[in-house]
Amino acid sequence: MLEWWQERVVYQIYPRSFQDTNGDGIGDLQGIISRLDNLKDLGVGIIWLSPVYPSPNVDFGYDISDYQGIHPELGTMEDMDQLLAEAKKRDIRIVMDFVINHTSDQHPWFLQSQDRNSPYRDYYIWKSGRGRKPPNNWTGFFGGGTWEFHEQSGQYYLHLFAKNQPDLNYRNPRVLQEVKEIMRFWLRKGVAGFRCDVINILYKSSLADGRRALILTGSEHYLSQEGTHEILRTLRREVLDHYDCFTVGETVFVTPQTALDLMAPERKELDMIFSFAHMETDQYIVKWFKRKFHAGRFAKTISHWQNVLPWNANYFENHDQPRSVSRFGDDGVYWDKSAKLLCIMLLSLRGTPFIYQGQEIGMTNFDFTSMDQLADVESHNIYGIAKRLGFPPALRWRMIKATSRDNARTPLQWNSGPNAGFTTGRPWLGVNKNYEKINMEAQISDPTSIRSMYKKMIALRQTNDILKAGSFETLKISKDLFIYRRSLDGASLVILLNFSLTEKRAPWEGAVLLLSNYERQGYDGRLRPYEAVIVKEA
Ligand code: TEU
Ligand code: CA
Repeated sequence: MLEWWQERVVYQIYPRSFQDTNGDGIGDLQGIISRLDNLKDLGVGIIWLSPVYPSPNVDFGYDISDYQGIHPELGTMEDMDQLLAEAKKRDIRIVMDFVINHTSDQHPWFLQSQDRNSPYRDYYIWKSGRGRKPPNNWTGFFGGGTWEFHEQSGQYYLHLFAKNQPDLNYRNPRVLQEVKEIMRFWLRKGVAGFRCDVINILYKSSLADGRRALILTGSEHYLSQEGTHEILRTLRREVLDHYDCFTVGETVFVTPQTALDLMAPERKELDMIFSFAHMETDQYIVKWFKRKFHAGRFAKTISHWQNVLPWNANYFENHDQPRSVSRFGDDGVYWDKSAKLLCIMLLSLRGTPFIYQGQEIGMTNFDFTSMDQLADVESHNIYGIAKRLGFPPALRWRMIKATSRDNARTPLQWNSGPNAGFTTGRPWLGVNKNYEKINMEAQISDPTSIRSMYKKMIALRQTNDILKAGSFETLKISKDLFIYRRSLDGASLVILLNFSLTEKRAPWEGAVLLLSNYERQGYDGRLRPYEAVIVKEA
């Protein structure tokens, strides 16, 4: 028997770029409310809201200055209550983004902690330096160091992300107390769970130097430590188990074993986790050193995770990743077919499917031409480090352009009108120039559109227990082909994917065509360029 969060499809909204309704160029909660019927029509069962709390926006909401408020530029708490109510009317559940590894440096806790005698001092990780040097050699997620010196109190504080995102200190039991209250506040409002931001790095077992590494020196002291498991079990036992809700952890650098340690049902910690392995098959060590996409490597990694976890949170893009059709498909001649192939794949894997806003209409990476078009702190940090390291301008620009998180954060393209119908004002981030061709309105009523394929696949998944609950079995992986079987109670479906620009032979005995992203009668054993086919096995 599946849980309701295993039955439903999740749609991630990055509110800032979803729909503006007051002309300030920034998406807002009323904009989301105005589009709920569109999401209902698509078949969405759960919305994951990227942070909507007050934030100085150094990391656009992932630096929170008030966990029980709504950012004024996004709306009011009344708007949030209205969103919850309107979503409930449509049987859509809302999941909040839960960023508790760090706060904003403008959070009152941090402001007070700057006084060495404040009771909030040890809400954070303050430490004296070693002479004029930071307390240890750790390096951060956005490149660079992880300690910021605070003149007034003469100590450093730890920040694994931007210096405006000081890490909370989970050795202090009061911090966990505060987190429980924040969770209860939102659960009492009727939220249906949490997407837990970098949740497997909360507890730092030691502040000793780390083994020198190309990235994240020091991570052995905080990745998936026992202290973090204890925190997750406590939150589950004392808070979450008292509500009808679920959690999905964003868990960086997990292996199958450390993932199971976080989400195996008997662990009673998280319900699901996002792994990153498949999103690292087109890079060399770090995402800024791009590696040519290879469908076989991608398929092999996905197959591996489908088999090692009892349940998966499947995704191909989000607010941190480039657009999947540009990355794993083809945003040229086979834009339409490859976007539909990725749709059929995502919705036929075993696990809960996560769709990111704009993915359902095949939105592509933005054609950035210079750094001043980018707003992402990560992109600017990395660009600055590459410059200091002497990388020539063309190389450092190439590193950023294809991988910047802003590729996924350009305004949603609703129609072919000004600013793609996202705002009547000046959009906070550039609108992709292809909005006249790629937009919601052009696809809503076109039965052959990418959005119609998402709607069809979501509906198929809802009515097909094999796709929802069936087992996963890899049948064939090659440079361009990925074929797998889903089975349940003796019935089975085979999904055949051709990730190439050329036709491929893939004969299948006794196959009865269920669906393809091409017009076809029956299955003839040949897959056209970027063709995806689902067949029933007799
Ligand atoms: O992301 C965690 C994280 O590690 C990302 O920076 C990711 O590794 C990288 O950007 C993708 O290549 C979470 C949030 O999703 C991200 O938006 C925040 O910036 C980050 O945590 C800090 O809260
Ligand atoms: Ca607005």
